[in-house]
Amino acid sequence: MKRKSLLFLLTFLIAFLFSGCSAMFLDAGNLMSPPGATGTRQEIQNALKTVAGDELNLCYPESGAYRSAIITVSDFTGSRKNDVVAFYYNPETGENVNVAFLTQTDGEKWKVVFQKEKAFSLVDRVSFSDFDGDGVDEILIGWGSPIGQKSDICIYDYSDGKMAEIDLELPYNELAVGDFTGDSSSELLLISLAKTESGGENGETLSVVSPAQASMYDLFGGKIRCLSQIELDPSVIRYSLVTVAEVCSGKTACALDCATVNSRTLTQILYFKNAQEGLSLFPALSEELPNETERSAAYLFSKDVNGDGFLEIPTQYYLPSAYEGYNNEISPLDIVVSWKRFDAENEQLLLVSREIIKGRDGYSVSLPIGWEDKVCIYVGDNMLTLYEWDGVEHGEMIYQIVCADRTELETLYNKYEILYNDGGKYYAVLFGKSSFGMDLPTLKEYFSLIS
Ligand SMILES: [Ca+2]
Ligand SMILES: [Ca+2]
Ligand SMILES: [Ca+2]
Repeated sequence: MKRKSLLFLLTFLIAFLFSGCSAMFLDAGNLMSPPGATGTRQEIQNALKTVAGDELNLCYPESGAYRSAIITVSDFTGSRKNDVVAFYYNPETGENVNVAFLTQTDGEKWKVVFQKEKAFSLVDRVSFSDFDGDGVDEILIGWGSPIGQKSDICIYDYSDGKMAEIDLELPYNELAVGDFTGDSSSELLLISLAKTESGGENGETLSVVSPAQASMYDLFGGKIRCLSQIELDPSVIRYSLVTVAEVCSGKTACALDCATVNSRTLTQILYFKNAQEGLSLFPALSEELPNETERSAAYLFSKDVNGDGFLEIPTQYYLPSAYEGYNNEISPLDIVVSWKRFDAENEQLLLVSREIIKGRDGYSVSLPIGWEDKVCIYVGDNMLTLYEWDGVEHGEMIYQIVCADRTELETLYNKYEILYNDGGKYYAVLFGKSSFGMDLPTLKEYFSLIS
């Protein structure tokens, strides 16, 4: 923490000194050429203007990790110096998006090595990855157009001083890039929702035009190659979050957090099983059992909860209710979650941790492993109470957490200890007579605000 602050201070000081310095020179009218960074940026812009026109009507990618219109962080030539990918609108019509690739050979000027106008009005996303395993990144661009919901993917591969455009001519809803096969080169996953069409006299019959599916591609001999395809859940209407992450040692998978027709949120894991079986989906669609990741809280998505580098998936857990007839799930926002990681070898989810999420009050509190059979819960509007549980009825109270303002804290809850103070909001706790041994320092560790 201290180091971070120091770094920040240093950065700030340097920025301050330099800005002061250049301002001084500028004032004196002595500045013949702009300083380094600005100079490079200017040179890139000047080179870009030779194809994009003087106005430079730039276009910014809508999603993904790179949102700049002039992306300067990739090395697609393999020269170990950064190259540039830029997006701009047609200078005449202002409509179609153009892409331009620029490089700079040692000490020489920036020049445009490839430029193309696409029949799309937006750039969905850009990513850089080595799809053919030659050690140099290719550029993947997802093109889109809100009219008619058109989309397409192109991969740009630079070799022998030439840029090749590989147009997949494939629409998609979601895409993911990662090394799913474990051979150190990347694959592309295209994920499409089921497309249906109404037919019949009243338009009531729905026929499937294209099924929900995922396809995996790589680049081989300068051509795109489909490695595997799999049918996906047709009841999914939206992929809320698509995460590429390591799920267990050496296995990178794609977690699809999705919303279904019946307003449930669930997670499906798309992974490459092996060369024979190709892509696999967990849980498999043929299974009779409901997807165990189905949950009421639509805001809960897969993430690495414990920081071990492996992804965890939220599954809903039901603690017994402290009072008969009381439903745990009184608000879809307050839920108990078991975070699980995917064991690809045995195709199962393994418990990592549990937490009670008080979504309405914006916090969560971890539940120690082993407590699940020994505790029961009562959740109120601004209150969460945990009791001991003997399998039939509740015993002593372990703790009660309330979320209150200052006045409530001083009047209603004056016997409570403060767990956390979030500006105007207080999270306070009252410990019961339980022998479970929960105390304030431990509970403080278990407690966290929902980001
Ligand atoms: Ca490559
Ligand atoms: Ca691979
Ligand atoms: Ca983890």
